[in-house]
Amino acid sequence: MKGLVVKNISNKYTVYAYNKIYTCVGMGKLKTNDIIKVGDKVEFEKLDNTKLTGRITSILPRKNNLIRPPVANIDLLGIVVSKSPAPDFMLIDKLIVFALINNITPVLCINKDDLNNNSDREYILSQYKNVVKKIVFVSAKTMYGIAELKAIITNKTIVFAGQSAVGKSSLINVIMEENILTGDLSEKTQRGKHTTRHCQLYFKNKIKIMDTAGFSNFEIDCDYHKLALLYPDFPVNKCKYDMCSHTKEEEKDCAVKQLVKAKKINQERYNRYVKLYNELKNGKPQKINYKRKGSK
Ligand SMILES: Nc1nc2c(ncn2[C@@H]2O[C@H](COP(=O)(O)OP(=O)(O)O)[C@@H](O)[C@H]2O)c(=O)[nH]1
Ligand SMILES: [Mg+2]
Ligand SMILES: [Zn+2]
Repeated sequence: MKGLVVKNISNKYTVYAYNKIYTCVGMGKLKTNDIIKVGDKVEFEKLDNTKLTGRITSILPRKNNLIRPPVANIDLLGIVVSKSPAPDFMLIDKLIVFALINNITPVLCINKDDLNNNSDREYILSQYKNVVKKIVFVSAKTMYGIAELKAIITNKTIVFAGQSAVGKSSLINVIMEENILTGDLSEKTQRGKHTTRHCQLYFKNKIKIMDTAGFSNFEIDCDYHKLALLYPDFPVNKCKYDMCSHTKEEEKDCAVKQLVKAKKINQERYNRYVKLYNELKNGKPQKINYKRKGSK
């Protein structure tokens, strides 16, 4: 039978298949590639005809396979930002790079729109309107934009990331139309338990949301030469030199720098590119740490 892994606690896998929930064990002999992850589509066999138990026999081909957080088959990365706490633009840039490296579509979710005025909106758009195709202004408080966000997520699997207190949990709650992440346990499903410790996939009405604290510590695994390719607002192969880094004074006829000058590429966004380029080049470990509420 085919099923979807929605939870993994100590190698006991919760597998959803044909409206039933099975508790499964893994495949036995394990190679590194065989680590079963939340989000995996798997083939499993029933162990008992009367109980909902099974053994996973294989992992079906993946769209992507993340190490940290350890999840698979993510379609969308919901990058949540707000006016308060103020956006960490470098973190947003890094999350976009992380998404693109992993074949994930970034969705910029500008939450707490009830606090924004027009210049707040214009400012964040000036940074990302040519970078991220899907940008939504939302408010978990007033429900503004939630229908639009739900339409984007329908038939997809999304994982939310962003600074602490921007409203990730609040957004998940309003999208799922119930309190699943505030410790308000529903006895029947036990949802809401341990949400900061393990990954869990919630699904309802064709929307799948991966809840994971794993983004408090993610890594960008990218060769600095290739960083610019992960900047959708930068032109490709338009500079005089093939190996142009778009960062140095002596690089004449750099198409990127010309576009910055012409205000076609945002100056601050470009400055952050130079900073990240140099960090990667100098081999600074690209472990990005940020605290999420409730994490240590
Ligand atoms: N004004 C306003 N506050 C919000 C909104 N969404 C969340 N909050 C508040 O922001 C705080 C942090 O929210 P939470 O969901 O815990 O953030 P998380 O740490 O990213 O999961 C809480 O006090 C929420 O009530 C919103 O759309 N507007
Ligand atoms: Mg939270
Ligand atoms: Zn260049």
